[in-house]
Amino acid sequence: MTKADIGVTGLAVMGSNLARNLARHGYRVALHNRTTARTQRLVEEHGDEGAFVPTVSTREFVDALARPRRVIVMVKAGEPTDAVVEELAAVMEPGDMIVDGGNAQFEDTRRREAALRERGVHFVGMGVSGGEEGALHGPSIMPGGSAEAYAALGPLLEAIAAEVDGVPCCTHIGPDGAGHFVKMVHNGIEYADMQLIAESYDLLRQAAGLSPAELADVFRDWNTGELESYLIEITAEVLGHVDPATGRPFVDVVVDRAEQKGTGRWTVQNALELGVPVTGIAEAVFARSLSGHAGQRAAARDLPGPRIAQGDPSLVEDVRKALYASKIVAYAQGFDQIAAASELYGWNIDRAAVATIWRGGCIIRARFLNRIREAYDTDPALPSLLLDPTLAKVFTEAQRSWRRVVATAAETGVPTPGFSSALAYYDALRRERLPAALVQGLRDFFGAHTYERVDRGGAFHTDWSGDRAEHSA
Ligand code: NBP
Repeated sequence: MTKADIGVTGLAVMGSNLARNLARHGYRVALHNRTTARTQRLVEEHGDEGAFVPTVSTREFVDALARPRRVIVMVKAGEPTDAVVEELAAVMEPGDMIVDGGNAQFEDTRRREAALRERGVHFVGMGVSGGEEGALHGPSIMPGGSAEAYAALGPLLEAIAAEVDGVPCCTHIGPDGAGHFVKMVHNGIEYADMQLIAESYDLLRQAAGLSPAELADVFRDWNTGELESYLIEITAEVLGHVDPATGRPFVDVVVDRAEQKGTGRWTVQNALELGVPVTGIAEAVFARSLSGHAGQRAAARDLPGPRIAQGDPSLVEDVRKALYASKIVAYAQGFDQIAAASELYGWNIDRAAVATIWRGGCIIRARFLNRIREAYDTDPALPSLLLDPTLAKVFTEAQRSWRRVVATAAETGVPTPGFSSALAYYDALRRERLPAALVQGLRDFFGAHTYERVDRGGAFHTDWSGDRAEHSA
């Protein structure tokens, strides 16, 4: 019997859709799932879409594959991934490839890759974005692992990925955990982007008095310009939707408590380790946490502050500009985090290539990623996206609006942690001197932590409790 080109194990929604996508592109796909019923269902419902080889045991699955074997694992991240990878590795041979397409922690991917490398088996941690629709019709794919493994996997993955201007949304990100790391930051940026969109909606509804239906039109209009993106597009859809049961705007019947699965939190935890200020992502994660503190929120309802006053519809254009500027800050911070990790782990990640493969298939796909790609193409060592001359023009154009939006939010009592922190980051970055000098003085005062001087080298300590003379430390 003809051997399969590739196998997929883990046939829940993501795995089955990836398997179908591969089969629709002419690949022969071996199928496996812990519970055989899923495998059978896939073949019964979609067997006519291409060449599938259903199997029951791991041994049968592995035997059905052409050498070197290529297997995509799409199971629940964490222990299930370890269990499945170990089961596969036990029957695989040197040169075979195990691809984890789940949402693994990149440190787990590094550990698994190192362990399997010792046994001669390639382990590829592969970020997949685009949800179930993307998996079926073309996701954005972020594979890590060795260049050798990518040479064997790349053609298949690029064939099933989304395409923008004829360029596949898939590239080899870098060794070991680089792919899952970039997927993690992608999700972090997705948090920040959604938070900024939510703040735009809130401000325009509360402080400019627009209804959800009117706001759906605003977002639809924004989606025809530089903000054009999947998230802006679906914001218009969600805001325009009316709840069939009550006739009220859908957004008003949804409990205002945002969930999270953890990738945003991971992004922030890692940024803290790396010392990269991803304030936009952090504010988005904390805003979701705060939304979930129902008891505290209910108890705090009578705290003093302005009652939201409806006002000025001219705010719409200001919010659009502030959203664009804040969004650039959030993306710039995410790309800084990628650069820092790339440096630390020796991944050599090409940020222009990352921007290129995020242009389609994934949740943060946006026209504006073309600008980011151009920025890093022009200067691969760009210290911050904010410094790209084309993107910097956005800040010139947004100045007055951005500040007006943050000031209006503060005056009217509409919380905008995303907008406010983006502007604070921008202002901090451009300051010649920061109050960190005072912080250093305080640290030296209470803890003799020493400080550096602006006029000569070395470390110094002032004898604060004695004669206040300065000594070289
Ligand atoms: P789930 O994350 O719900 O996982 C279900 C699959 O894992 C089933 O095939 C199940 O087998 C298998 N599984 C479990 Br649970 N424990 C197992 C074990 N100990 N041994 C073997 N198999 C086990 O599926 P999903 O939503 O399709 O997501 C798959 C992966 O893709 C996840 O890591 C997810 O984070 C990631 N991802 C999801 C999305 C999305 O939009 N859903 C997007 C991108 C990435 P069973 O049928 O026998 O129970």
